Amino acid sequence: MTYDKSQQIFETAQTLMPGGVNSPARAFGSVGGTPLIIDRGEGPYIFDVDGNRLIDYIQSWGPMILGHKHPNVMKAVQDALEKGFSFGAPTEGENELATLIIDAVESVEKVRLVNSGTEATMSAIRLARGYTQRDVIVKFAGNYHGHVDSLLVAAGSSAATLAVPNSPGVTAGTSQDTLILTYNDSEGVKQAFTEHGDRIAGVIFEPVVGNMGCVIPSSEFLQTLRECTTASGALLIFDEVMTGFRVAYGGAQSLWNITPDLTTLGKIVGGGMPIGAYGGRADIMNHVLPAGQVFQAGTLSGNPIACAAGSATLRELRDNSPYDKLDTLAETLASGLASAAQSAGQTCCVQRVGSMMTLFFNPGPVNCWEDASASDTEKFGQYFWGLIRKGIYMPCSQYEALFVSAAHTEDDIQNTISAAESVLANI
Ligand code: KE4
Repeated sequence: MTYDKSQQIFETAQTLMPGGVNSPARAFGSVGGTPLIIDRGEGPYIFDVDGNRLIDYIQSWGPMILGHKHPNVMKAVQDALEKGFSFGAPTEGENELATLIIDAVESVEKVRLVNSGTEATMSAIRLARGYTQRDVIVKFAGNYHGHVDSLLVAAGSSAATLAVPNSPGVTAGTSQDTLILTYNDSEGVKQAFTEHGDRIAGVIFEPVVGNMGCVIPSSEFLQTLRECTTASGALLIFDEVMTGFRVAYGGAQSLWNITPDLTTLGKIVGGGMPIGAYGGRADIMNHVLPAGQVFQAGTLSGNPIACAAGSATLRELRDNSPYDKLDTLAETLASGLASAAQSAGQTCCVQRVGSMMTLFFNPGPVNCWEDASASDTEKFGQYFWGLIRKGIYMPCSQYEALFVSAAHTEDDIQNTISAAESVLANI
């Protein structure tokens, strides 16, 4: 495998864009080396500009649950393109996507479509503050909710990967109303509500964490969040940008049987096109302008091409549910990676929910950021590049989740396990 063209193109990119990328998560910051420049995708594969084919476990960081270029999604987008790109006016396609989301996510009675997960979470916390007339938002160390100023404190994903969990440029005034707690620490949540309950507008968290690696909430933690928010009048916000339609058609909330007040979505709901969404109880959502007074707007919100991609993706997931297949393939991969690590004498643990998982270079269990940040990221980098050289494209950070798609085959999974056995035995 050569990467000459990627090198050349990335060198030029670095003269044009900060760090040569339009999002730091793809900069290979913690694994080193030059990012592969991707030319195209096909099913479970991506092809870089040097013609290398890789089995893709990033899948655009989650959206491509059906794999790349699913024929039904391609057709829906091509049909939509024939009508034009964007009108800045209501279109019927927005009704279709909104209906699919409301029908799928039980707690969502009304939804607003936006352009990214960040816009969704930014809007949801503004709505929580506007609805409750309170200021404080609770978040958890290692959780990432996009680059919203007030949530860029103790953030996960590329903020953690590149060691800027508290970004410069976020003022003390902005972050003073953000309370950081420890994930899975029920006592800490109760304590915070005892001390600040009447000031807390909302709690936002990842109901399965992907952004410090895959971390699973305890049922006690989930119950405590619901009980404390209900008792204090604060809103419980499930950030399902990653888990929505990923871990189940109804999202993580359908697995955990917890009803949030607001839910944020992104990634899969756009089928790979730029879409985010926030929704929840109608009595709360009706506070959003123009129904209510909480401002939020967007030139391309509900874009017809993006809605076509999102609706085609959700229809496919609804009508040809891949979730049993995803679970079987993902379980095979998870146990294969775990036994490969064990046979190689590596200190690892694998944590999985549905088709998202993480191999931690860590004895485990990993229940919070303090646990995750003790992982051996040096070893992870060697593992990552060893797999790249064998045609396997894993997330380029210990603090991310990998994703299995409905396009992956048993052979892809077995090839990945064999590659991991060889790599883990030699790092
Ligand atoms: P976007 O603004 O990147 O569409 O969504 C932000 C976001 C919000 N909430 C959760 C739970 C998320 O995982 C994300 C974005 N996830 C990262 C990957 N872990 C996006 C990758 C990137 O930043 O390039």
